[in-house]
Amino acid sequence: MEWRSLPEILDAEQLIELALHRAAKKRSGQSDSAARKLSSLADNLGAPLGAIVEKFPSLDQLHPFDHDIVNLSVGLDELRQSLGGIDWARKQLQKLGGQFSSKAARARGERALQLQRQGYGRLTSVVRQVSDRLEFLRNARKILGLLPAVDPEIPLAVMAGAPNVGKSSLVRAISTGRPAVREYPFTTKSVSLGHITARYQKLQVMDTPGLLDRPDSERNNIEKHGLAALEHLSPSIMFVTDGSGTSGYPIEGQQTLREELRQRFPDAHWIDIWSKCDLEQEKPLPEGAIATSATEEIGVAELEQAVIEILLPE
Ligand SMILES: Nc1nc2c(ncn2[C@@H]2O[C@H](COP(=O)(O)OP(=O)(O)OP(=O)(O)O)[C@@H](O)[C@H]2O)c(=O)[nH]1
Ligand SMILES: [Mg+2]
Repeated sequence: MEWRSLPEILDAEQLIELALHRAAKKRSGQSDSAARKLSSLADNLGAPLGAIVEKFPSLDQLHPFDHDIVNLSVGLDELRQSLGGIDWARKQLQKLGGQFSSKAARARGERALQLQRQGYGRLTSVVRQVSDRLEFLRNARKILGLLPAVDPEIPLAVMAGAPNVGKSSLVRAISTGRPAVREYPFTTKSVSLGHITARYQKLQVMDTPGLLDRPDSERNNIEKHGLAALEHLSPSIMFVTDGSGTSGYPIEGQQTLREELRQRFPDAHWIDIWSKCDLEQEKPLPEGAIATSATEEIGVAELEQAVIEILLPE
């Protein structure tokens, strides 16, 4: 089961309403109708809960990258606790459903109806007891559904650099990725993903939010842990330096950031990009770097070729 596309989860009241509706379809008036309704209600409440537990990712089997990402996005402890709560409710429903329906099967008339009412009360209250857990999982499902579908098994190149240097524009230029390009800094809130197809193989290109030149201790948690998660994928790195001065970040600071990333990813294949080459440059192009302009489509094909060569060596 792909954990980014989990089926919809009903909230406690919706689940109860649906199960009551189904149980009501069991014919009344027969000698065993209370027992049948009780067991139908327990089944119809328990089955969707069982499906939730089954379909959520098996947390211990996640790829280390996915593990970190799920933890960062929804919190693994709370996810575990919520799934545990739902599983408890499923077992509880099974047990109570069995008890009440077998008692009701032996009872007649008013006594059977009384047991049915009692059983309905107990069963629905089990589901209401885990309504917060269900709410958490409904929300987690939505969050997981919005995450970029990074496949840990497919080669990956990451576009990194300071804010506003033109990373997203380049990801758009070389891949199918359509990250937002905005006119102001700090725009790329989340990671987005594009693909390049070369020699019948799919390659991944990831856009990332701009990083600031600052010590790791001052990074916010998402940024810090996002970088740590990335390490599991051994990505190739395209480092973008804006030599035009229009990003608002001095070249020296961008170079410090570059050094920091080189140390963090010492084994990564590395491409240096000098962006916005259509504008006047504050420094000459360093040796080995690729000069690009996303707006004028300069160096874009060369960059794409360089990415293909490092991700898919012949
Ligand atoms: N002149 C010129 N401007 C560019 C070029 N590439 C990007 N820009 C402009 O630079 C600004 C930032 O571009 P983005 O691609 O959003 O930069 P980014 O690095 O993704 O920014 P963050 O995600 O905020 O870190 C936008 O106003 C772009 O229009 C280029 O090649 N030439
Ligand atoms: Mg961006």
